[in-house]
Amino acid sequence: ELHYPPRLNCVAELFDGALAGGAAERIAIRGEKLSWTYAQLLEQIDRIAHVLRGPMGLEAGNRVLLRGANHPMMAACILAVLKAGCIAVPTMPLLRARELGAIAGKAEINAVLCADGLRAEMEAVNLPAAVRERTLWFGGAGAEGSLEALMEAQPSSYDAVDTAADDVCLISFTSGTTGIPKGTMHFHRDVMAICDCFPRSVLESQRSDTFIGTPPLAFTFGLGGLLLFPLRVGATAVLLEKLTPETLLQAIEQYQASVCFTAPTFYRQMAPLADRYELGSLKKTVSAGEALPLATRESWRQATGLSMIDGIGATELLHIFISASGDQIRPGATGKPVPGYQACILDHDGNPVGPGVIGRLAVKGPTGCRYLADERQRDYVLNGWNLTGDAYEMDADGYFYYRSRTDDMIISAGYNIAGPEVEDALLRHPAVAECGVIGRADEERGQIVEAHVVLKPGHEASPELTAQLQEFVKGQIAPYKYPRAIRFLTALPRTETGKLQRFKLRTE
Ligand code: 3UK
Repeated sequence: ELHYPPRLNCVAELFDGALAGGAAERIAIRGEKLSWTYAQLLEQIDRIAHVLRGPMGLEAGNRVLLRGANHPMMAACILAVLKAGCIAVPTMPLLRARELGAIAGKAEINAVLCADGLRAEMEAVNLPAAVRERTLWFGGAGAEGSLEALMEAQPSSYDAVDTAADDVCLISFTSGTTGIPKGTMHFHRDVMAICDCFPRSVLESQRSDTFIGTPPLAFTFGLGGLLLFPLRVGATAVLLEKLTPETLLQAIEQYQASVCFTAPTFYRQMAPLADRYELGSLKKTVSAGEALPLATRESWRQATGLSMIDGIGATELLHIFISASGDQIRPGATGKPVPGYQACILDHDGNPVGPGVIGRLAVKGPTGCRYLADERQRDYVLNGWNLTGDAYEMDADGYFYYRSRTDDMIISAGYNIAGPEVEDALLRHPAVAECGVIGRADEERGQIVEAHVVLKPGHEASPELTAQLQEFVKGQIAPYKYPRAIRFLTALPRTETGKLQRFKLRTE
């Protein structure tokens, strides 16, 4: 059971803990060009908090849109907003003006802190004059509207605003595998709760750890894994921009990282390159964002000797709520509910089903969901249980097995076929680098299984290869699941968070 005091400011709490543990002179964040100790990071946060509540004229509860790639300054801005009693609305770096405008409107923002490098797109957003006047840029050269220029004149220490544990501090938008972003709200105590659940019981993170990875801080997978979790234990966070599978491997070696967070597609691309790097520092590798195919888990293990920690999380619940590590890992399963969370599987009428039956995953826990939109709250949160969009199955020992997104289940000639199972089979073929499997409308069968395949270098698309892949799948799983159609692509459409955008494959 987690207990937090009724008055709680999560940033004050995180730093009080770290500093009491003697972290002041340890490195809190390493960026590409600069590193800050805990004491230095705290000073940056405090000066920004003064800017927010002083020259910017913000009040407690005001909402601040944040934009920036993963960088120490972006981290300091997010934390400062929370410490100043305001609400952070982080946005994904690649979003365009139209999408930003929609988020700004839905979240009713009062101010903007934006990296200078993302200025053009931000300025293209049609914002109320009052918000435009409260827009500052960081990491740029000029003094006009510069956050850093204002920070200089501020005191170096700021007393955290005395917020309630259940004051909203974060409005986070889902990355939208469907294309429509949904806003979710989280409290100060939710921030503490994610730090005290998965990292403690599954990761067993320690102050000696160095965290690294790809998810943007604007995605709660990254916010937790690459900032909040390390701060909670007084460890070091490495924040790097524009990582590729190759540069992430390089960075793991260079920064001696011990904990890595990224999506399955990255691990898949890293595995064949791993032997070129010294990865001895790596202890825990966490995969989330989409299903981890068994084939990817196995190739990662072969390449590095590490058992991948798979974990399903969601913006609604802030972070990972089903996972397993070490000898608790069961092949094919995501794992068991993280201590603190409960999960069950429901049928069409909302009744729980037993082991071996596929149904809809529902979750309840300390970080349960509050949607920004009331009608979503009504439809997707029942008695504190959050209905996810995932089709799952449980075994008799309480392990949870991902099958597909509920709306991605393929129904072909009366058979239910889960695309990810066909993907796992295809990924075992030596010519296949990446693949995405969808249902394509078909007169005779309702839907047919259609695979979109990216080949590894040195392989060419051909009718022979298509036939070979089809035969290969029939040899791996029940033959009726084989892809009747195969299309070859050079890359799959993915979100900034590494998720396959199946809806785009369907309309291609
Ligand atoms: C899917 C997975 C199978 C699943 C997230 C870790 O992904 C995160 O949040 P989003 O709101 O998406 C949630 C949906 O993504 N998913 C995520 N992880 C897995 N499916 N296996 C997995 N391991 O459909 C889920 O409903 O973008 C992940 C931490 C924080 C997050 N926000």
